[in-house]
Amino acid sequence: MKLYYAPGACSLAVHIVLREASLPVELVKVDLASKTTDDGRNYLTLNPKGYVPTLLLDDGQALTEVSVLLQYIADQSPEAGLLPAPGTLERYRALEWIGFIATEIHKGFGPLWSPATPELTRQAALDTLARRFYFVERQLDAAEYLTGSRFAAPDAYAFTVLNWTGYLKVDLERWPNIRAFLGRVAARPRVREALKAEGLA
Ligand SMILES: N[C@@H](CCC(=O)N[C@@H](CS)C(=O)NCC(=O)O)C(=O)O
Repeated sequence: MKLYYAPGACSLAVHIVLREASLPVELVKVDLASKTTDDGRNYLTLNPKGYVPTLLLDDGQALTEVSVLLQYIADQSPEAGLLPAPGTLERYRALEWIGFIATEIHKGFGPLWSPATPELTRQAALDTLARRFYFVERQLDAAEYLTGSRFAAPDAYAFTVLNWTGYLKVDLERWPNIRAFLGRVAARPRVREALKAEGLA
């Protein structure tokens, strides 16, 4: 498999889960501005949506969307325990987290990345994110990870997007559990490998 990624982008969640699942993968960096890849492709021919991540499967098919890739990888390596078994309520709880992270947190950061975003819009985006962070913070009152005492796929995704607060200078003082969670996940050996491979460590 090949993972097309951009350093520190949401593709990092997929990268982490691949490493946690001990699945062999070749990393290929994408230049999102020019839509070219380090293996010499026009990225749009691989993924016409133009964003990362894309997972190129061994049979040549391209699979996209973080929430789907997390499930695909977890199901390739069930013994890694990255998602509960299909059909169980625990599985739907984990998917509930992945959906929340994708739509409420990942996409909630959108306006903060653009220098063209007006200050009022930026503040409104931060206020909404703060409410979403509060929900995560309360979950982490009782557990080390989002779905309990074990690291799982939703944690890789939450780590990736909550880590953007560092780049965007969003102070996490109000959310000490989130800050501790980020440190806990960053200390995992496979996560450290992923960060190093993306030039982020
Ligand atoms: N719905 C997509 C969103 C992916 C996404 O937002 N990718 C961002 C990086 S985190 C990106 O590549 N943006 C560049 C662009 O849209 O051109 C998914 O879940 O995979």
